[in-house]
Amino acid sequence: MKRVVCPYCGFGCNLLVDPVTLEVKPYKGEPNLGKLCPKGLHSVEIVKSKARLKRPLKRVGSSMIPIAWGVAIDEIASRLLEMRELYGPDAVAFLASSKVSNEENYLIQKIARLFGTNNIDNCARLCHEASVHALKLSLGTGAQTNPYEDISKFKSVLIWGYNPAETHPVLMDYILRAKRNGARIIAVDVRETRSMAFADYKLVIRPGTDIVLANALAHVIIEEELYNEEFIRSRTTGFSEVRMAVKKYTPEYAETVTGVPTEMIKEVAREFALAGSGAVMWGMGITQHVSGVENALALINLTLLLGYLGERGGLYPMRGQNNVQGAAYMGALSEFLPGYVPLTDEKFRKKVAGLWGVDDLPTERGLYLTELWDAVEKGDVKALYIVGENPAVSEADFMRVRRALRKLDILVVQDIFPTRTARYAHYLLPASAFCEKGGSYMNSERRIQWSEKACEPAYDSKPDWEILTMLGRALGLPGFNYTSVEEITAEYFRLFPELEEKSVEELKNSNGIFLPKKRLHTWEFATPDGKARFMAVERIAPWEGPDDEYPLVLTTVRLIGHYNTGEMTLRSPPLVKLMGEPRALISREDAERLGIKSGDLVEIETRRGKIRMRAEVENVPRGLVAVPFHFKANRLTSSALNKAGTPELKFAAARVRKT
Ligand SMILES: Nc1nc2c(c(=O)[nH]1)N[C@H]1C(S)=C(S)[C@@H](COP(=O)(O)OP(=O)(O)OC[C@H]3O[C@@H](n4cnc5c(=O)[nH]c(N)nc54)[C@H](O)[C@@H]3O)O[C@H]1N2
Ligand SMILES: Nc1nc2c(c(=O)[nH]1)N[C@H]1C(S)=C(S)[C@@H](COP(=O)(O)OP(=O)(O)OC[C@H]3O[C@@H](n4cnc5c(=O)[nH]c(N)nc54)[C@H](O)[C@@H]3O)O[C@H]1N2
Ligand code: SF4
Ligand SMILES: [Mo]
Repeated sequence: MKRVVCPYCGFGCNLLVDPVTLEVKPYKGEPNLGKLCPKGLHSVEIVKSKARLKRPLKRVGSSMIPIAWGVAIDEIASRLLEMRELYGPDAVAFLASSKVSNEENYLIQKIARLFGTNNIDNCARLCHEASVHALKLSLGTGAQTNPYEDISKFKSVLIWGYNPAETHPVLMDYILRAKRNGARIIAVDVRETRSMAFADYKLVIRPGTDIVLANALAHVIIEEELYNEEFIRSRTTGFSEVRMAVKKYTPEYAETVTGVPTEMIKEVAREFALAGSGAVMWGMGITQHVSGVENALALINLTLLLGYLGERGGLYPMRGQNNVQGAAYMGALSEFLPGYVPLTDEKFRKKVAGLWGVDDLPTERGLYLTELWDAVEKGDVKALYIVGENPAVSEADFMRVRRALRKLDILVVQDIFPTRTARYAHYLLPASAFCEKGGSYMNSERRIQWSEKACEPAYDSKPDWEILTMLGRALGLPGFNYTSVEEITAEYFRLFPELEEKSVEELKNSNGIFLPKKRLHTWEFATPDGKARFMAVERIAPWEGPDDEYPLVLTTVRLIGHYNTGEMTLRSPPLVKLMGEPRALISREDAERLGIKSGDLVEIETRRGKIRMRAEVENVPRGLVAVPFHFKANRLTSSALNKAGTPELKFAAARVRKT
């Protein structure tokens, strides 16, 4: 059996894949401890699918015709060089993929930067980038602080805007173990989720009011002197500003804004503070708002008040895609070099440049993925090279993205499937799927895991690293002579002091390596003075509130058997069968008012557009309509961005009618 990292979520389960039959079994060791969710179990359906991209294709008029690999790469390289010649390097942009290995992400950002641009980004921008910015501001590093194993030891678990029962199902075992060990489970969401089934406290709040609730919890903790004075004094700065700021967030006021009863706010604050240790876990309900960065800061403040870090707690911004954490560490973001190092850090930048055989690298921040489309409309960006992303479906208000994609002089899409985005491509390159290639991936707890090759690439596909090596060479960039994926692993190891002494063999023979280490901030924070910074935050209103015309609030959510834009799961017959037809959830009160019954076809409309879907009358609060994101939800969503460049995918004014 070959040990392979699951191609879906960032929890990072290992699958044991039989190279002959492709049968999948769960790995017994960490992190999944013998468990898999349905997506992992059926993951090889991707490999078997007849819909796979089979050979390189080139657009000629309105049709796509086969083209040889060598010719395709040479043509793409010469078109990109021509664009650089005519308009400068920033007229070209690259999108990396949270679905491909560390090595592959490392190569994409290396190509972009050697080509001369920091226009390199990935879907982390639509996801946890707000958490990264908040964590960097307050703690100095942007990632999850503790390993999963700690969750089971803590005496409280706060699950906020996050629904792991659907999105990281295997992690639920760790949370349930904590509960069996006596931990209090507190869950906050805008509706009663499946993750709330085992929660001691279920806090259903009005969408977009998270800061008010978090500040009210801080208010009670401070008023009742339940905070950790010693920790605050010795390890933090900025407490007095937060103390001042949360004064007006009384539980009574918070009740009027969030809908959570005053007494419940007080009780939860006390339970959480007196537990003595705690995990604070959050997801897209926090980040995908115009207040995303501030939402995350409000949760970090709560943690700092109680000193829930190191051995006593941890911050868990649970990462979404199987290698989104790795993509960030490899530098596939427009504002960071590898290891989240700022572009302005001259010493590190020169070190990277030296390793790559050049004097220096571009220092201006590149475009965020979410800024690209306007730049294309304005004519600033002419060419886009996309590896394993599907923005024509995943981006907010996708009609404007599709318009921009159509306008590009050159669009290259490198994927395993003919995606919705691929319809606009001038060149379509078939990549090999997860278990058809070897490489390393990093899960949410920052564990780098080796994924073995279990079978040969399907059809005429090639592993992404091979395609990128060919491209780098055709572009005339130095050092693109890799003949094995391990050579790339060894190269990126040299960028991190913690890995410098390690060999690729050690990684392969291990159960993963934590980068930079298992637990962060046990004694010191990564800020210049070594202290964590409290950051006072105030309530921020959503960009587009409901009104008479669009009286409901639309939010978008995930389902266990569907994945992101559906390109992978919708091609997996067992998952499609398991899930049935998707439904939009609306409350009993609204359904009654609108004359809607479960199973009725309804039209959901916002100022961007409308979609049709069957309705499910559920136990969701009045005024909310929750639509699964995996289909056409982004026909509706708002593209208003927060400070980290993430759109408000969780809040838009909407109306619903029976069709
Ligand atoms: N099955 C499955 N698993 C996945 C994925 C998938 O598509 N399918 N995708 C992966 C990826 S990329 C990611 S990023 C993760 C995401 O994992 P999650 O963050 O768990 O996913 P979501 O369902 O998008 O959002 C979480 C919750 O936010 C709530 N919410 C909406 N608005 C608000 C609000 O204003 N306040 C609060 N407190 N909550 C709100 C929603 O009701 C929802 O239950 O999942 C990963 N795992
Ligand atoms: N309304 C709404 N919109 C959202 C969200 C939401 O909650 N609500 N969530 C946002 C979030 S958190 C995220 S992460 C984004 C996700 O946005 P995307 O990353 O655009 O979506 P995916 O469907 O995960 O696309 C991954 C692509 O990678 C391809 N792929 C898989 N394996 C490989 C491989 O080995 N090589 C190559 N080359 N390609 C491969 C797949 O076929 C697929 O086309 O969506 C965002 N959009
Ligand atoms: S929990 Fe995530 S990593 Fe584990 S099998 Fe399911 S999708 Fe794969
Ligand atoms: Mo994500």
